[in-house]
Amino acid sequence: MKCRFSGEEIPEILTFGKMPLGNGFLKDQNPQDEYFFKMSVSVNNSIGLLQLNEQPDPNKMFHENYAFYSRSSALMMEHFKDLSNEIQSLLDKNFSSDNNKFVVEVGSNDGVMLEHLVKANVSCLGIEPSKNVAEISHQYGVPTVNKFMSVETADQVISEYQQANVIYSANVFCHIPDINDLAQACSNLLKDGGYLIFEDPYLADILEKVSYDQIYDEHVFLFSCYAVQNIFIKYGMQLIDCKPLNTHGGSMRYYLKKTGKVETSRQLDNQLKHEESLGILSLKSYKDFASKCEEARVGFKNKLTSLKDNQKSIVGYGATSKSTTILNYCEVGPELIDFIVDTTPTKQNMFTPGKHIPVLPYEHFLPHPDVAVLFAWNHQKEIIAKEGAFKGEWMTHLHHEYKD
Ligand code: JHZ
Repeated sequence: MKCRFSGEEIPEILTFGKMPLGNGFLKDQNPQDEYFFKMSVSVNNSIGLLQLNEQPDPNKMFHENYAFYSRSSALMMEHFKDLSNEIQSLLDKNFSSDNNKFVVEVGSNDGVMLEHLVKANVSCLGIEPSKNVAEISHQYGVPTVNKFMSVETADQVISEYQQANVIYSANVFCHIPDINDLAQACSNLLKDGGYLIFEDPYLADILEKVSYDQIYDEHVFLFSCYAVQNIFIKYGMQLIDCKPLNTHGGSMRYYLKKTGKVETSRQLDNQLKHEESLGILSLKSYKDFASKCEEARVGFKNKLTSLKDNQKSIVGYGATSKSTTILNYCEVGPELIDFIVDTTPTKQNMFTPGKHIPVLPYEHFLPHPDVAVLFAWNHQKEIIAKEGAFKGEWMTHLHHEYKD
């Protein structure tokens, strides 16, 4: 396997076997032609960059029926509102004399963040390849280009609009396989002195929590601060700060500036030290992670099997993309989990990718099962608050208990 960033030969650390698309929900419980690929990951441990070896064609994953809507969590909606305020403060502080301020979001989904900038009269644009979610963003008045981000798209935006003061992106950069093209595109699109801010699931959290379910077809990369620093500096953007986030079970927000060398924050210096102490640059840490994933896989399946042997009813909560990895890697299907509830209309009355467990509207959670597997464990706070009447057992596939 060759590193998708550097082209160097890098070692494979874990294989998950045959995997369907994370969001490939099915109309039919016994489909004729379901798509599978061999899912395995390798690491460039010299910069702390975990990556998929094989990734399905992006057009198979992001299209007019894309199943994930950013507005499906109330707390995430708050998160994006806060972020829009942060961007406005940054514009006021750093570009007060610029009369043509412009913000671009890469992978703007249903416009959940940009909607606030539109309301505040900040000139902005979303770039979003999945047509169905892009169309929703139009309903919120968010100008959106229905395209994948690339050097070509950046050139088009510059010629039809202008360069950006800020480029923002949430849970998108880790989806884009040609990281060199992406970094070049951002560099071209940014004005000198402009900021690139993006957030993604954080590799250090994944190693610490053994949250292997962050690995699925869409997540071609899992980044560390070291990786982001090394990748983007090559394209003239310096990592100057970072902010650990609780979202998606542990994410990192990266702040980069298109500029000559500037000082880095103490937070970033400390985070880099933390990564080093965690072994993010050592191959052994990834080998240990792989063994823990195997242990977690066996433990999860055994626990479900023994619950079922004891006549317990088990349902899942949240038909997440992450659950596709869990269910297929651990070989868990409808023989163990009766159904999974989810609030997303386009997932309801469908079947989960690969294992074909029915997905039902979340009202079916009642009457209560004995055990609920919280696949949306990253939304634990919101869900447990909502399901206060549930007196059965919550569990997750994670190695140890997780607190949101
Ligand atoms: P959630 C998606 O991953 C896909 P997923 C993508 N690749 C990515 O990177 C992240 O998002 C950002 C449901 N739910 O957020 C809604 C309830 O039913 O963990 C969703 O289907 N009730 C772009 O899919 C799912 O759970 C609730 O109360 O792993 C949550 O999916 C809540 C809060 C959610 O992302």
